[in-house]
Amino acid sequence: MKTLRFILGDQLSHSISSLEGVDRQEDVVFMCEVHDEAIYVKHHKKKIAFLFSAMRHFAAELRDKNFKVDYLHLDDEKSHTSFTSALGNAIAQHNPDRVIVTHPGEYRVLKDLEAFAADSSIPIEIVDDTRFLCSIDHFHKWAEGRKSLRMEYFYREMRRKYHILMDGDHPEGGAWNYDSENRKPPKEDLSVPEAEGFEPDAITREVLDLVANRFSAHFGDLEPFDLAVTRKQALTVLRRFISDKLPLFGDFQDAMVQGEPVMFHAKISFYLNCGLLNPKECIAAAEQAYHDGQTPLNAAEGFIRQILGWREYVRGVYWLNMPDYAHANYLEADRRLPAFYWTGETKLNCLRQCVLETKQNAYAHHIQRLMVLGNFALLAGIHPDEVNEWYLLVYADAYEWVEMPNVTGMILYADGGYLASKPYAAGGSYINKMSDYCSQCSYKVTVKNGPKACPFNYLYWDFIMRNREKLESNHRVGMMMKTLDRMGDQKRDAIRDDTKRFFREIGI
Ligand code: DLZ
Repeated sequence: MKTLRFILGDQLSHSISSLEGVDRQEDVVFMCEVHDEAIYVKHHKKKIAFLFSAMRHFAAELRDKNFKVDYLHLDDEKSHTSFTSALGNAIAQHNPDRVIVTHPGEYRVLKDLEAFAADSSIPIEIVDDTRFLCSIDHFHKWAEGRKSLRMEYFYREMRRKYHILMDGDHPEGGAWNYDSENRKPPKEDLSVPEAEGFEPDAITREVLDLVANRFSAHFGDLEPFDLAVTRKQALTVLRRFISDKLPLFGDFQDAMVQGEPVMFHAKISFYLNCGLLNPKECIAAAEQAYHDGQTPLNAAEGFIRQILGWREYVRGVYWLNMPDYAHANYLEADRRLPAFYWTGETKLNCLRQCVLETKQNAYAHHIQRLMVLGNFALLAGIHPDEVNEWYLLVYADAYEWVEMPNVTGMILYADGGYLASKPYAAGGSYINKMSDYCSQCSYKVTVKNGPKACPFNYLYWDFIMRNREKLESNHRVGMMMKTLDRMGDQKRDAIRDDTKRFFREIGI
């Protein structure tokens, strides 16, 4: 049976389920660069270049393995604007008996493919994405009957199921989670190992020219470009992380240092999320490093939890709750995203650094995303649509299945506590403790009110006052309510006035 095997841009794995049972003589692998995918949100230039280059390299590797590959370049004469029009044309051209595609990562693509399949004269089979360790069905069963979900319980089940960091039936070291050891502030003399970078080859150079010509109006710096674009390069990044950075990854997971955009993070999410790396091999590498005595348990466990726990959990939450999740706005946030999220032009040094690094690298590490950029959006009450769009387009590892639960659930508490147990709201002192940003800021983090005060300080309390009714029932915010009640009217008025003035100044 002649099969057209359709591979999407985030499915660049040689073991992808759509290639199972492939007949290299007869079947055709189809891949396409399409304009709509680059512009449905105006992705960061570096993200488009990264993905197109990785797709082209992947297609070349398949050809080397004697697969028949039909690859549509964006600048081909016969190029198509959407997946479904490109697929329709490929079916007409190759005349297959059926199409197989691995379950896409985004709801809108799934719906398009299902609509296409309903009208198609040949079967369009959408098969499970077996790269994930928890299937969509299994997650549904796990979540059934639970009112709110907690990652920690899901993670424990995954540890048991895959026997990762287990000592018989017990967690290695006696605890499931070593996060309390993973919150060290940065030290003065912290030396961060250099990140791995790769010189662009001819394929990447061609893509860089294409992106420079076609997407010049998109956000972000295209060059310098030194990302891994092949599995081999991505494996080098993983190996270097395990040997050089993992031992301190746990300790300094939440630390931020000006001029150190990656710190001790792996920066492998780009490669994991497009398929160049497989979650199982990343988990196995960290577990092995622990068993070999090369890395401490708090680091190995923290890293594994991100992949085996959090990553699988957010995917489950996404598919369980779409399409409704896209409209969640529990706190009724309605402000526009401030212009400085695009320009970096703000007097708040922490936000300036995080935006500028995002612009340069299409990357920021998780605590920059959550506790600086995200915390500000939460406190200021920015509409979830605006925040979701920004995160989806600026980060090269962002696809909606991973971006939306992180933004809507974790960052904005827009699902009312379904995914996370509390809003991740913090004043300036948290940022000051975990970074060196405040010492180089125009505002004073120790001042609570007035034009010199760090805006995070009064925005925090204004957020608590504004959302009091909606947050009161959350026992993890209870302490804050008591502190608020002890403040006098004068203090509360000063907080409200400072907030209004600040919003006016930044035009939101
Ligand atoms: C992000 C992206 C971009 C910019 N371009 C393409 C493309 O031209 N072709 C493609 O197959 N995939 C692209 N992607 C990734 C897709 O958006 C991603 O595969 C879907 O959102 C998953 O549902």
